[in-house]
Amino acid sequence: MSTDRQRVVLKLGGSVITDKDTPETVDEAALERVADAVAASLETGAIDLVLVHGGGSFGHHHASAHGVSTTAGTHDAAAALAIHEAMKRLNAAVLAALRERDVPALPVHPFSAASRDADGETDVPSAQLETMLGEGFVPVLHGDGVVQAGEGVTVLSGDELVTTLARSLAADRVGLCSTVPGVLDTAGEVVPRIEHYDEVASALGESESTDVTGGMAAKVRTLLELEAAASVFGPDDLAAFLEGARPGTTIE
Ligand code: IP8
Repeated sequence: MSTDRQRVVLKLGGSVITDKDTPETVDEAALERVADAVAASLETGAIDLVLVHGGGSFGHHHASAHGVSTTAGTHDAAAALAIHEAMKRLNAAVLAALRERDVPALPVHPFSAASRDADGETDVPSAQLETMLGEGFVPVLHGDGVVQAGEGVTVLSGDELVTTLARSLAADRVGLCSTVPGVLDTAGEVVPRIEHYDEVASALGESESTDVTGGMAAKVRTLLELEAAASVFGPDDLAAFLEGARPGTTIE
């Protein structure tokens, strides 16, 4: 495989591909548009793609119902399984849309492989992902439960997966496809570039829907920690991002 292929880690926000306010509802039209853009981008053969999707109305409602967050865990296996199974249902829907377009997508369920220590450091093994990429597949991961020392099972957000994988897989580019066209300032305009969290702290509020992992503020913080440049953009800009453009907000 040519070495000039770009390695891209892309998160599809849960709010983009689900109706976030109706439990376990896929936004079929949105998912189809996303899958179309992904399929088209792979035809050029210019990128190695790792996909991560968020929880939307699948994971978050279950996590919230059981009082589970990224820091507060459960030792109730049934509760942990309810979160995980919901995320697997959403993952299956994403896989199906991609497979319909002949994207060589394969599921990777973080709950089965990842772990978190008592300090909150998360280990997501990357050897399987490297091998998948080397064999031409598109791994599709998702926010999930994760077993954590001292807490039982907590939530592993898609955003944390993105930052972890961007490092371990040495991604060239990171994308967060969100429901908004970028990080917005207080006037509702897209902030083209963020280098320090303080620049946007006052403009960032909490997500209105049930979201146990926080809204845009948490995303900006985690993306700022990366070496790779990250882009936050809306679904309309997904194709442009995958073609190499930097739509929305660039965070680096
Ligand atoms: O939507 C959280 O992933 P996110 C997934 O990326 C669960 O924050 C299980 C709530």
